[in-house]
Amino acid sequence: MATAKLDRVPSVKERVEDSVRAHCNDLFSLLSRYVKQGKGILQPHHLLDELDSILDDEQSGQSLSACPFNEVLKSAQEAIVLPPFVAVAVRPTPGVWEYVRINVNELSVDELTVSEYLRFKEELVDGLSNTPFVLELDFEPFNATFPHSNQSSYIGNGVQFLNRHLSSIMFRNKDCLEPLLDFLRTHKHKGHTLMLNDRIQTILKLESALSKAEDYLSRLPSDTPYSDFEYELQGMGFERGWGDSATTVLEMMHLLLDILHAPDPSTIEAFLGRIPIVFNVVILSPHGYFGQANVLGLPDTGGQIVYILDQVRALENEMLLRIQKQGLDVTPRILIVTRLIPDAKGTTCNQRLETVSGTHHTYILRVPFRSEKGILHKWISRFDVWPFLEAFAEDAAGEIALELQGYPDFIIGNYSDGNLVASLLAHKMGITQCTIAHALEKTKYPDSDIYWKDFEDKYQFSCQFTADLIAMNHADFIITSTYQEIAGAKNTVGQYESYTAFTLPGLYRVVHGIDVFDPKFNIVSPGADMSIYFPYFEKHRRLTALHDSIEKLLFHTEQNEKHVGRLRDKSKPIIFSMARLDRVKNITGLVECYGKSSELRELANLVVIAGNNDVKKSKDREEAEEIEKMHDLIKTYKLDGQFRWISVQTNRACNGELYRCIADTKGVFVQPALYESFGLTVVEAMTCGLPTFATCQGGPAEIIEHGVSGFHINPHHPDQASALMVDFLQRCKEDLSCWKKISDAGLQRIYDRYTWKIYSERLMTLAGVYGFWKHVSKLERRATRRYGEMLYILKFRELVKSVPQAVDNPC
Ligand code: UDP
Ligand code: LCN
Repeated sequence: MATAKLDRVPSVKERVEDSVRAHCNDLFSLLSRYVKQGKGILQPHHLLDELDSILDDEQSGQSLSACPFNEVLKSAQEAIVLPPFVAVAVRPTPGVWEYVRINVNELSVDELTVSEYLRFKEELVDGLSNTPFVLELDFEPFNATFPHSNQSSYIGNGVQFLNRHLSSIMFRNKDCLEPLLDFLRTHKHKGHTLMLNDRIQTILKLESALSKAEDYLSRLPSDTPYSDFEYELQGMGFERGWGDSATTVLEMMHLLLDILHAPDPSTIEAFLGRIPIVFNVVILSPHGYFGQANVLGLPDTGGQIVYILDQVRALENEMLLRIQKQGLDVTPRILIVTRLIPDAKGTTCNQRLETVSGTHHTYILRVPFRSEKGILHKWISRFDVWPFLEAFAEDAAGEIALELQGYPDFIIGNYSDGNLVASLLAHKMGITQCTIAHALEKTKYPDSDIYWKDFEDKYQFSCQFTADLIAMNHADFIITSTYQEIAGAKNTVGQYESYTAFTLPGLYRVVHGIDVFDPKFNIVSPGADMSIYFPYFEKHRRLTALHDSIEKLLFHTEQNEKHVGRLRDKSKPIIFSMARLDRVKNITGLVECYGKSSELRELANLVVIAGNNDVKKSKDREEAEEIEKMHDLIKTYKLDGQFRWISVQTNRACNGELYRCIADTKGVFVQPALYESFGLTVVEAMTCGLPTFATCQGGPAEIIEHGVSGFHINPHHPDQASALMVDFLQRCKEDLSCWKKISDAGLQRIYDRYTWKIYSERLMTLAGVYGFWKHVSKLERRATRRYGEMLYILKFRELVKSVPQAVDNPC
């Protein structure tokens, strides 16, 4: 019988060499076009544009279209041209990279290691250098003994992989159950033993005690409260933490018995997720303004604040529920630790402690930034905070210990500054650490690594990227809102993936910064607060008292600092958008796209909420440019009568009702950003039942399934975007069921994936699994942490010295 031959996938080098052999002349002419562009970096579209123009040529086109080099170019992420060489970074699938260099004169091909590729790239900045002594950062060796998968289905699903790994080692080797026993025996809260006491010393003893307890409990009425049998269980070796009734305790014991006899991943996850581990949580978000009112729209203050405030409400509820089910009488505490800003500009950011509304045990704890010059009174940009963070971490540690009367069990960092401080605190306190990036700046600013010196004055990226590397490697687990945040998509590099290999010439070269296959990555997406954002058709919940003011906001003819532009025909559906007036949010792009389309203007009005309309009031250069551009667009396209520009709206309840009022007009929401990391407004609009068109650049592409639960638009192709909107609005005009279909499917998508309930259940389970994992794998992670500590002391602290330290202006 013939056996199937297993073909090895040829390497990129082999494919390029095959291409050279078969299509020597055509390849030479293509590569010469790249070389002709001179020394520099070519982006994928540059590479493909040249390829396309050759393919258009009849003769070479035919020959090259069948050439393997064609495919190589399609998965190339960049090429470095240093004549006569062209080096190409190829990414066949997310997280997998290969590098080749072609000498165009000789048509010879070399495969490069990541280190060689980066060294070659550095020549763009430093010229040819012979020094072998460049600091190379390599986190890979520390992870060599760590469980690891290279299956892309596990990217962002780390906990699933970890549970599989744990169950298979426990299954194969009963000795691997010892750490679990040890964990349960040593587990305490504020000095009180939980789970197991000294009566249970071995696995055998545990098994027999569980069987005895099972026998005893199954004879009790299922709702017998824990206190009725606490004494008996204690005698068998069990302490509090198993459940609040005979049924819940039995369930938990069955899970453990299953693990002891035949461990499987879902049982391990269920069991570890139910162990009472998390009672006190600290959430870090140092840069201000962090407040509950009047802060949205202030510089650097957007979705991250909304996210954290919604997160803590959901988390508190989940913690209360779990603690009750665990049969414990413990009051949880959550502290959001942020910067205290004495010059608070009418916000509460100068208060040390503030209760979070809608919670009973959650507070904002504010700690000022200080230096040897004293306390900093004014707000400073998130790009300038680095010199203050070490002292902030030190002071915050003291304040946290004071508030909690001890250390927290779990710490969550937010954004680069919060994640660095969380790492310092987790290191000091030995607690489980989770990081949330919200948005990593590196991918937002093309070539901000290789040309970092050009960005330094304004952005201090050398500090930020170093802090990111330290934090992502220190964290026990990382949560992201989408897959693309970790590993991008077929043709785009993920935000974390961009930290795998990069170089900051003159500082250091990163050959293995992070691995997107690391099981620490988990996708846990946020939702929208469903007490504020709920569907337009839930009539009894609608805030009708706000309808008059919303009507005025949309239609009052007065032109003032709150709104400019009028809507002549009130009967038309409204195309709505809301965002900060940053360039990347591309609100002006949407206005221009609308202005240019007579069909769209005929079908619908446009309303945007963004920034303010008085350029004199803006302190931000980027925002000022956008304000001027918006006024120009209104004039150029004579938008008055069809377009309304409303200034920033900070009342969320009112915004929720506004989304619903837009749905009443059978309108749509548009999120046109040039790049959006996640996009809370997309989820808010969909939760209100508003059909949504959102950018395909970033997170929204994952939230929406194109044509099913909304639509993707490409901000770089505004004509196609307006055609898509015209088509939809036209179809809805003829048949309203088209609108309802997308609205309903959008809502279903939200209920299935984007709710704070799903989020908080997942996060608490992850805290349990990774907390246990931390206990089991102390030694391995310690090595990474010691390396990170060195990077912090030898590099980060030195870099911080070059950041100008902000001072208050003299009065
Ligand atoms: N937002 C608001 N008023 C505004 C603009 C935005 O309340 O004038 C809110 C919006 O509802 C959302 C958040 O600010 O909750 C923006 O989050 P998103 O993730 O969309 O963007 P980010 O500002 O974080 O980049
Ligand atoms: C930061 C961003 O840029 C947004 O895309 C997110 O929605 C927000 O944070 C919340 O995570």
